[in-house]
Order: sequence, then C-alpha cells, then structure tokens
Amino acid sequence: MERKGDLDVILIGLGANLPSRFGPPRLTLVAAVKRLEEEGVRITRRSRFWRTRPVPESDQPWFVNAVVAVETDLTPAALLALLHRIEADFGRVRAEVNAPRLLDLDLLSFGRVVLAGPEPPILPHPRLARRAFTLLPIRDIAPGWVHPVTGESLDAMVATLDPEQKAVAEE
Ligand code: PH2
Ligand code: MG
Ligand code: MG
Repeated sequence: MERKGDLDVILIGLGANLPSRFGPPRLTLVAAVKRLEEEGVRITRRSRFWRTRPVPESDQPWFVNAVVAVETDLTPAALLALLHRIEADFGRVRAEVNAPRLLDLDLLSFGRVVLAGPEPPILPHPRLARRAFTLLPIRDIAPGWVHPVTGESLDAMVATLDPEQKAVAEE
C-alpha cells in the first residue's frame, strides 16, 4: 500500500477508562477500530496501546489510548459526526467535561486542514500538542508529522510535556 506522507495523514485518537459491553478499555478500542472499518473508513496505521494517567490528574482509572491513521472520502464534519455516532452506539453518555468514559473518539488532525471554529471540528484538535496520550501514539505511526499550525515536530512538543503525564506503551 502506498504510504501517505506523515503530513497528510488523517488522525483519530481513541481513549477509554471504563469497561464497556466489549470488555475492558483495550477491547473497546479494538472494537471501535473494527467498527470504523465496517463504516468504510480505511485504517492504514495503528499505534501501540498506551496506558496513560488521567489528565488532569484525578483518582479516575488510567486510560488506554491509541491513535489510528485513516483514509476516507468523508469531510471533516461528516467524519466527526460518524465518530460521535459510534461513541453513542457503544454506550457513551456525555457527562461533565473530563468525566471517565467508556469510549472517546477524537478527530485529531485532517491532513493539513486548519479549521479555527467556532463550529466543530476545530482542526487540528486544540489540546493535541499538550497531551502525552495523543503525541506518543502519533509518534508511533507518523514520526515525521508536524503540527499544521505551529510547524513544531513531535519531538519538540513531547519535550515540553509535564513529566507528570505518565504514559506506558503496552506492546
Ligand atoms: N481524555 C480526556 C481527558 N483526559 N486523560 C488521558 N490519560 N487520556 C484521555 O484520553 C483523556 C484524558 C478528554 O477527552
Ligand atoms: Mg478526548
Ligand atoms: Mg472527545
């Protein structure tokens, strides 16, 4: 398969810290990737699964996070709507910000597209550059990716992270 340049990838972040009907968080993420494929979204790369401390720090369970690179003909807004539909189908109930969740699907970046809002999606994802749980999985699958707005490399962004953002690769 032709490998798209790291700058052109469409990146989806996956996270969970509660069990779902599919099992513990990691199995939920595996099921969500399968569901994306069934919906016609082609998965071209998948990061390792990372166990990550909740941000902001709390007594919630640690998360499992991963990132996939995909190909799709959907627009960014249509892809975001699909992600929300899958979250709902998996049983996600939207509670307060940063509540524990059984599945979170975030549209992190859409090639070089920059969308400032206010209506979603905001691209790239506004908090992406400050989170180990997005940067480290992206580095697994697109090490040459640079932030489309700031031009910063992954290594540069990772270097500015608070070391309290613990993240451990599972495989
Ligand atoms: N998602 C959040 C808030 N905090 N922390 C970790 N470790 N992983 C997440 O996916 C996460 C979070 C909001 O979506
Ligand atoms: Mg999120
Ligand atoms: Mg989300």
